[in-house]
Amino acid sequence: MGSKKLTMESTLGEVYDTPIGHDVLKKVLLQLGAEDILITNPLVSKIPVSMIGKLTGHSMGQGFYETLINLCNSEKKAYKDTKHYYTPKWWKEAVFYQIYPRTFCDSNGDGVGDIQGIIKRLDYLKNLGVDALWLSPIYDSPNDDNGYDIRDYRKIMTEFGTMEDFEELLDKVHEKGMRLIMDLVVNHTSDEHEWFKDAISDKGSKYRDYYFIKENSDKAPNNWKSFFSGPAWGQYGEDELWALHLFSKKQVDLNWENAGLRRDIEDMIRFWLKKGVDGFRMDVINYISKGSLKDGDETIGKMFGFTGIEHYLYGPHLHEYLHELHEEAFAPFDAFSVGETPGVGMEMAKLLTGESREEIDMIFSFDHLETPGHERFDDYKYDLNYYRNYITDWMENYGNDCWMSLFYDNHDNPRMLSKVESDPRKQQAAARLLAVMQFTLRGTPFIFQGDEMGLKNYEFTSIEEITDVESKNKYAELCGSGMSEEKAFKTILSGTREHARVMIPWEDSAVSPHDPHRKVAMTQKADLDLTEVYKKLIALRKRYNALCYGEFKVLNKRRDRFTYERYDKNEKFVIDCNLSGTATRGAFDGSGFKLVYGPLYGRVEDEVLLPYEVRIWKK
Ligand code: TEU
Ligand code: CA
Repeated sequence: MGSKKLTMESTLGEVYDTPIGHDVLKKVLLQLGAEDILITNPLVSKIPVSMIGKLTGHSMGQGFYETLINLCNSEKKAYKDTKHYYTPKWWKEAVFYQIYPRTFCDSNGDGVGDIQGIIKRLDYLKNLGVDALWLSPIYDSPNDDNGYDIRDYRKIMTEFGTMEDFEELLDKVHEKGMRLIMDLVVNHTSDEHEWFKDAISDKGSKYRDYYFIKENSDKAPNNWKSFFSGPAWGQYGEDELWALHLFSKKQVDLNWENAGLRRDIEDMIRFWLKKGVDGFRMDVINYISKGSLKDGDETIGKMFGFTGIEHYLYGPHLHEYLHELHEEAFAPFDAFSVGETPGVGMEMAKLLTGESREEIDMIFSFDHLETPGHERFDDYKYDLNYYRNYITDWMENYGNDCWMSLFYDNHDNPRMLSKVESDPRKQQAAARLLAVMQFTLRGTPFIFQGDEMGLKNYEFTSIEEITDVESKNKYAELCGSGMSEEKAFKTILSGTREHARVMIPWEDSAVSPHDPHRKVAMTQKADLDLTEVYKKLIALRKRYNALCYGEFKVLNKRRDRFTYERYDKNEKFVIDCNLSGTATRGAFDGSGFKLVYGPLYGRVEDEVLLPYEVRIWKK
């Protein structure tokens, strides 16, 4: 690929050859539910950019093409692999476990999970085979977005405990040979943070420039939309000044162009690293560099749901800021970082995580969470064939300098298990299939609390049961736009983050009368056999290097089948999966192999794979 400047007359192929063009075009096709074969087709790749609209049957405004071309021109060089092997790192070998502290374990019966509750479960986690914990935010917060709205970065949320509790947790985690990473939420703070309070009340405050505060106009400075419904601008303080908030009104965006802010953030990160924290998960970290505050393109807004996103999804100083953070805060402590990067595709991911870039270690990509053409609030059945194609693409093309994260669930999504299979009789098998893939593919597995118990979505019966700010705002917006309450609630039920935020049903703890999801907690039951399967799979993965760093090769890619090899010079594994809820013929013939993980009900010699059946063979 040349360094030629792209123009409207450039071909789709030329655009696709740039890292951003590659990711954006892929994303557009995903959104439209199409295959990327469209672009790689030699005939299509010669078509000029200005024809995308025609090709996809969607009308794209002039702004769309201009934005695309500008973005592509901002980063023309794709990341090149420099190695033929993976550099060994603890975080590549580790199994992570995400804790959402509010609903993990309540030690004092007030209905809210807490730090002592986590301490209480450390043996359980160690026993499961977990090596590292990621805690969703535990900092002081008014909890408009359950801790993702931080009021004080150096204080522990009172409901969760004290700094002493936290230090005790950290010590105990380390004593057990495990590690702990925290959540770093630095795209925004709470509007109750001292910086913001000072900024909004005092014109001369040095903190005014820490945010995007606009004083003069009587209407919002631009047309950007918030991820949590409505405009991304709100009015604050006595003078009703405008400030940017990409998330809730109580989460005001920080202005990373301000060097003072960046120094303060580095300092705060070092504060925790000095305590011995092993790293951070970085909340929406790809949004920190806001380009211009110009209006967002309406077509892009419609396509991705959020007007303005092209100005900050991959902002002009993103790499610079991340490199700076790496140098000033992470590197001196050899700390680990995983960025939450919604909307980032593989080529951008390489530029963020490539070893020689010295920015961040890993990212969470989200393109596998919905099958093409669907979004989180649709009620549909997830097609695992798509997951197979997605993961194969990353395994084959992400390169030796980069390492990926493997996950299906987190606190922002309904349970994948429910999306994959809604029939309770088949869910047990489906949960095992998901686990097998998670622990035998190449990458770092992140278990979300309750995955190992086979937790599913819950049929909430009224909007009153839903506490999440995103859901509440969306419900109001849907009803406001004329949708019936019933239909609006159904929509919320499909996509609400609340599904992932109900108290974990520990066998030995009573349900607190204060738990807002008391009803749910009483009906959820942990699948303890599945927990045993997790233990077995994690132990297997840890025992064999081939399952971690080994090569990956697909053997069977027929519809509903995923058979792949993981191997190195010592061992070879074949993982044979039935991705569907129906039995299928043509199981891998394991002659010469030994079965190390077997069928749930069937017999090994069967050439029939039962619904979602998986077999792991070892040579
Ligand atoms: O999430 C960012 C994000 O873009 C989404 O996952 C978001 O929850 C939703 O899909 C927007 O439509 C992170 C956190 O994980 C989430 O819990 C926070 O609410 C959000 O940032 C703001 O801090
Ligand atoms: Ca508690």
